[in-house]
Amino acid sequence: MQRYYQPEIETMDPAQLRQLQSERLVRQVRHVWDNVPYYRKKMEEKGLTPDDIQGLEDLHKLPFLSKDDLREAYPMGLLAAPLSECVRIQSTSGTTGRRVVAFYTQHDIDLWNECCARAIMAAGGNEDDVVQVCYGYGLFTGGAGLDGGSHKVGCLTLPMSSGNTDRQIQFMKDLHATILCCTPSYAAYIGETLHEMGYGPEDIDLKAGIFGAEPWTEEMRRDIEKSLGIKAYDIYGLTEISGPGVSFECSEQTGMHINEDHFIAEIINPETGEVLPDGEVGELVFTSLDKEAFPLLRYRTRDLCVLSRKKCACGRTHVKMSKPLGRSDDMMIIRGVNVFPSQIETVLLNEGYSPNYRIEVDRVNNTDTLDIFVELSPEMFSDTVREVEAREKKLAAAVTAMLGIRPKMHLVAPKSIQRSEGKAVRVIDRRKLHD
Ligand code: DLL
Repeated sequence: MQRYYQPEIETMDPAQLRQLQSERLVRQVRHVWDNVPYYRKKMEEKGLTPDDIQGLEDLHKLPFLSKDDLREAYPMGLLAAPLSECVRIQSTSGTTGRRVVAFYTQHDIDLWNECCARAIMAAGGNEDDVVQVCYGYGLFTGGAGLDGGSHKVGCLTLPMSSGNTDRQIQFMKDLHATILCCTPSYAAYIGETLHEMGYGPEDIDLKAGIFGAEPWTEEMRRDIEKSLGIKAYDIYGLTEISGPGVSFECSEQTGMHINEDHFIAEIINPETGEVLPDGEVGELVFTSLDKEAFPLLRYRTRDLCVLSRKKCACGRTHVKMSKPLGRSDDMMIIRGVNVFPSQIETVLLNEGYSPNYRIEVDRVNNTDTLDIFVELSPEMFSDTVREVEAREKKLAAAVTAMLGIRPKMHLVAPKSIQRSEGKAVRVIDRRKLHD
């Protein structure tokens, strides 16, 4: 039977949901205007006052916020609640430039944890489950978000954080974990380690996984489901908007329901800022509706995706977003062709390789180069040099067919590509280092 964490909200009549969004938007805009001089100035520059925002139909009038605004306003320029009412911060994993610091009041944390609780129940969780959280704890939102959601549902929570994979498996077995929460790349690594330790899916009690924080393909989903004997669910979110649980997959697995009572989603043309109709690919933009400490209006995520309002068989009425097709800043232009790493992953997994790969892009004599390193499986490793060369040729042809440009393939020894315990770094673009 389908279970919801907050059925009255998750299955709310769409017209009623719009009405709720409208009322909350008006209040949220007023809150931001009253408390965030940085955003008030942006509104004034457009000649706007809160009176111009009477409901959802006026949303398009508001100015966008971008990551650059967040950097400029660092650390507290967008804070909308007195510091004395804030109880926590989280921060992005950005390695360059200023990090984004998000602030939370207790109300904001409750709201965020409820979003994660919805995700856990959509993945079949209930109070009898044992949830193993191996997202990182600390500044990253993954650990705290799923931990809080698991508490709300009433599950037994194993706050493992990431790393120490042998111990993860020991706890998974001994404490009969039923739901695993981590990045998809770490789930793949845990699956690999489980098998290396001589165990299989029959030796553990896992039934579901809630994986997100990085792009992953349907092929990778199949691989993880097989190696761990589970159903794997996607979960999406970003620090700026609260963390994991902004949207989550239900049993239908045809997109992630966005928690529309808390966030309005729009899709825009990333070049012009024009709002696009449902069904078109563009940049996802979020407006928070009931945040106290760190409310963002029309925040540009840089994630490219599609929205769908088709009726979902799970009964939830909230709009669904596709898996992000990439980030506008993830897309590489190689020899004039747009390339997303996920396209390469799809080919590699379809050709029977593991998701252990690295993509290296460089520029030599004014020409872009694309090198792809993929691990051989232990069985393939005993192949002759000629056989390996033939495999490289076949893979290069398959990637060329997908991308329209020819890569140089390097099949490398099993276990020679570093495993990820958090967000995997799969692309090294050396051209950026020369610039
Ligand atoms: O990654 C929050 C999160 C934690 C989501 C745990 C899911 C699970 P940030 O570190 O701020 O927050 O990174 C946000 O990660 O803009 C996307 O580009 C990417 N991302 C997040 N979830 C997914 C996903 C967390 N399911 C950025 N699929 C976002 C693809 C994702 N990309």
